[in-house]
Amino acid sequence: MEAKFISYRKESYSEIETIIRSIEHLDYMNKRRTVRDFSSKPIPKQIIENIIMAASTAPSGAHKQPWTFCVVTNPELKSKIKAAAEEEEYESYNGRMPKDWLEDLSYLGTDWHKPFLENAPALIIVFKKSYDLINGQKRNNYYVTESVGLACGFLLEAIHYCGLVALTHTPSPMNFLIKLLERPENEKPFLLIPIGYPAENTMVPDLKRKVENEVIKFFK
Ligand code: IYR
Repeated sequence: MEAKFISYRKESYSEIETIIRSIEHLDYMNKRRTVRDFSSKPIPKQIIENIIMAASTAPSGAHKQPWTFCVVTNPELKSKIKAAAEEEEYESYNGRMPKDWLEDLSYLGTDWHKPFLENAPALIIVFKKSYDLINGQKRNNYYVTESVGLACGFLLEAIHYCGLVALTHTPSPMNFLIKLLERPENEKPFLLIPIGYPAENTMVPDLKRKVENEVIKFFK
């Protein structure tokens, strides 16, 4: 395909305005927390569509956008997902996860029970497309994990921006989702993200984020 270029203009700001924006944005991002207790208040479909389309603006290898976002609001299907996820998680917490891992998680207070899979008004299950299937023909995708990871990051920011909360849940293994959601052979489950409004009096762990010199190395 021949490249076609169009002109692109990006709004920019004075240095002081840029500094202020960076501080405000950091402060805003620092307010995002993973939430495990959801109110059952539904989310209008339009909002879910818009946050997913914001996620789908993420950069991807060769602009293949190798992702599918499945949205589940149906209570029966949510219950099936919960039952299957809890079956796997029970095994994980009772033998599959090594002692160190369980110790690292203990301050989060997680266990094999996953009530949020029924309580959250919507579950977004993100699938990565290892390759595309176009009229039965396989077409390569590139940097699929990086691309889908970026899209999930964009999704979490969009959720936060709208005043909603989410949880990045990784039941393991996740293959039951392929069956329950009848996904084609080229799609693999990547993350399960319940979204909604926080329940009243939601508590979150008192965690601290790393400071500048722990995550940044400047080179002269
Ligand atoms: N998938 C399990 C365990 C779990 C693992 C990590 I790493 C976490 O940060 C949190 C939980 C679960 O969802 O409970």
